[in-house]
Amino acid sequence: MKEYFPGIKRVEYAGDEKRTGLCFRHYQPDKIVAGRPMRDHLRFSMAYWHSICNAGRDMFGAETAVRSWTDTPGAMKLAEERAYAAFEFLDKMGLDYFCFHDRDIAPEGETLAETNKNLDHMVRLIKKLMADTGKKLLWGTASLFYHPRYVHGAATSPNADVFAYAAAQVKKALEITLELGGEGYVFWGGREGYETLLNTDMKREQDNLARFLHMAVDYAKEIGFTGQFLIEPKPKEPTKHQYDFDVASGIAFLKTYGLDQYFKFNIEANHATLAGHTFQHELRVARINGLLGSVDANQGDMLLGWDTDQFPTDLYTTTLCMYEVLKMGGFTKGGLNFDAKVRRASLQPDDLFYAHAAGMDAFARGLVVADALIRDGFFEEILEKRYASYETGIGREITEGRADFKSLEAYILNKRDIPNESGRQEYLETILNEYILKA
Ligand code: XUL
Ligand code: CO
Repeated sequence: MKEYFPGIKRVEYAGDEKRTGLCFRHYQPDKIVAGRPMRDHLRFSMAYWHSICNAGRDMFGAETAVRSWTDTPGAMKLAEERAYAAFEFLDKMGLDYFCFHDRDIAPEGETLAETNKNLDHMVRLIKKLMADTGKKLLWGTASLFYHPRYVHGAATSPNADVFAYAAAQVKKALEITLELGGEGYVFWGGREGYETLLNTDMKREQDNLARFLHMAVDYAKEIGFTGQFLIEPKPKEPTKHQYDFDVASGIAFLKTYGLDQYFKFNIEANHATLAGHTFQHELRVARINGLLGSVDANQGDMLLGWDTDQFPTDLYTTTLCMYEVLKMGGFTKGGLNFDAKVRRASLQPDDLFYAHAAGMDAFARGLVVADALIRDGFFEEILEKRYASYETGIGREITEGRADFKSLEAYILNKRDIPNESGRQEYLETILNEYILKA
């Protein structure tokens, strides 16, 4: 059998002594943490588009990545080679899941009918590779942003034929996600936004987007797709303003249009940065509203204003992410999808492995630290003390809805001193550092 990553062995946990080269330093798939094996908490997934399709092209330069399959002649043959390479990679990397866009796995034909035939062929092959390897599909999605037809958007396009095309494309993408046992289906509104309000009917565009999502919900019911629908917020890029700006505006949209019971959020770290939030902020807003579904695990660069999609290595963010995930009781249908790409200069095939190992270790460590924080009740104790005034006396009356402006005025009017306690941020950061270093 042809090897697509020759010379690279399956990545294993190295234990304490030998921690050089390509190995896991923290990720031990079967180790029990908080009552479950690490692999079941983390549910790591490969992003087909970055790891298999992308070969380092950027706005200024050609592909740089050395990959054994890139020169395959013929679009369908290339798609097949990519699929074999993908499953060899998943196996050697110890990743249990993958995610894809319809156009990542099969090329477009002249018509949608021809494109769908290409897809069917590739779905048959991928289904077989999944059965052979036990790898699973975390979520599927449709590329509604690459082709020139989507220049003005898909569901928010001013052109009704484009809306129809996008609907037919998502219909098919739902069918193949179901066929491959996908646990979720993602809507990232790549071009569902605007460049200028001078030519944009915002109300009509948002109404249309909601109509589109209702159609998806109805069709999923019809075909028996029970995977989780996910919105992936991003504030901008490629559009100037994207309607799913962040989790909070996503919740407002879903509630306005009666969609909130059908959708959760797929939260991407770098998208949070672009929205001017921390990753944990976005996770928290979703979690406290019962809408945290899945995660696109990556990181941005604080000095760059675009989506750099770097592999996540920052232990603060992985720890605080896993804290939010554990606090919601762990992933059910979601997971950690590495929507991340190696830097253009990291051009060797093994860089792809080192990159995933870096992300997997960072999240494994984050999981262990988050579990320790929760077992010790670190944050819980802080919050309990900080909000204790709402558990007795006047605070209890406020909490239980027994207070009003008049009763509160009567209570406070003649009080002289209202002492406050320190927030102790720097001390808390010190202790958090201790956990990250020692847990
Ligand atoms: C783009 C992005 C997408 C979605 C899937 O920024 O994150 O790759 O994750 O369409
Ligand atoms: Co993403």
